[in-house]
Amino acid sequence: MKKHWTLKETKKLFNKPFFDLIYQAQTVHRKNFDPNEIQISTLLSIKTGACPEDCKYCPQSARYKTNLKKEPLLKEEEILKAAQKAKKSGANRFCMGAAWKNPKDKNIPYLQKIIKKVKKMGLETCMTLGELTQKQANQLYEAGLNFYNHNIDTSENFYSKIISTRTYQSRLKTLKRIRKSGMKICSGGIIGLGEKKKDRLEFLIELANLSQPPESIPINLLVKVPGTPLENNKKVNKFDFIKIISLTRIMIPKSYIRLSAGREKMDFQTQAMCFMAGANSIFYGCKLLTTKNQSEKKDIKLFKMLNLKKQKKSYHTNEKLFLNKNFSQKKLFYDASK
Ligand code: SAM
Ligand code: DTB
Ligand code: SF4
Repeated sequence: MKKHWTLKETKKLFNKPFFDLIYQAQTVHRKNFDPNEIQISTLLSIKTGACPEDCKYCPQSARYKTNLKKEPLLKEEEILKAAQKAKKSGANRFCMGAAWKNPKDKNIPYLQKIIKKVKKMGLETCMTLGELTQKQANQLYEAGLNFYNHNIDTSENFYSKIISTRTYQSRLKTLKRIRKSGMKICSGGIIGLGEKKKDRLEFLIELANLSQPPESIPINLLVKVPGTPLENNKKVNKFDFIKIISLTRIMIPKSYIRLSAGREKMDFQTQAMCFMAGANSIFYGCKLLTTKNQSEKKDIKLFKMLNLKKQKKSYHTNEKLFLNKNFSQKKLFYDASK
């Protein structure tokens, strides 16, 4: 039977001595993954800004003045060009995000066409478009969409302090629809919203106790964007952040954990500790959706120092990933066999 996590035992885990916790997380990680391998995804914002939702962290909400350049839904050529570039630079998954509350039914055939074309390039596909109806989820799955990203962001209690235009329960309902459609779930959250330790733990408990936890879990560190209500939020303690990664690995042993937004402001040592604690996926490329990511140059340097290799096999399909023949592993990652 699947383990059910309680707040009491999660607290106990969090309060363990730092090195005991990291050691436990590494042990779990090594049982389930190659600890020297990392999955890389590249992001593209396919529709930017003017979002009707009021998520306090987000530069794309129409309610905040954030100096953002709005863009309507991108043309097919622009999306495919970005996907090609992502593939060339070594990504094996291409994630497309839209600043929507939900897609309209009339958008679906276009999105299906994009999914099919990006897949033909040999890339796994992921989209994040907001709430979905069951029919829309089924249609995206039929077109071949591998992952759908839909974050629960934080605990249910804290959620309404951050977003008022939708509910936590509506997020969970969309997750159920994604699961039912057959797509893989990518769902995680943000640390640094002003939440308490209990909220962080309850957020992880929510994900871990799902009947089938998400296959991919993005843990974002808040990017404080000027103009958003959270721009002056307090810094997150680095060790607490690493402990959250450790807990995620222990509580959800078999899923990919993505060290997502916030790497740009994170030193190399903190990132390395996160990888040690079980994070094994990143966004690669100089931009996230609208904000800066750690540069490719710095990533290459970090991975070379850590001797980290890019994931070659898709864990989900157990198939060898199609790698661009012109792409040199050595160029991006240090070749461990040399
Ligand atoms: N509009 C869709 C939605 O909200 O589901 C998809 C795009 S939305 C930008 C994707 C995710 O990005 C959010 O769920 C949130 O977790 C994350 N995000 C947005 N702004 C962020 C920020 N400033 N710092 C960290 N993560 C952020
Ligand atoms: C996720 O959890 N993080 C990514 C992805 N899913 C879509 C987005 C991060 C966005 C950071 C702010 C921005 O660049 O707009
Ligand atoms: Fe809109 Fe998504 Fe940003 Fe919320 S997180 S404002 S739904 S783009």
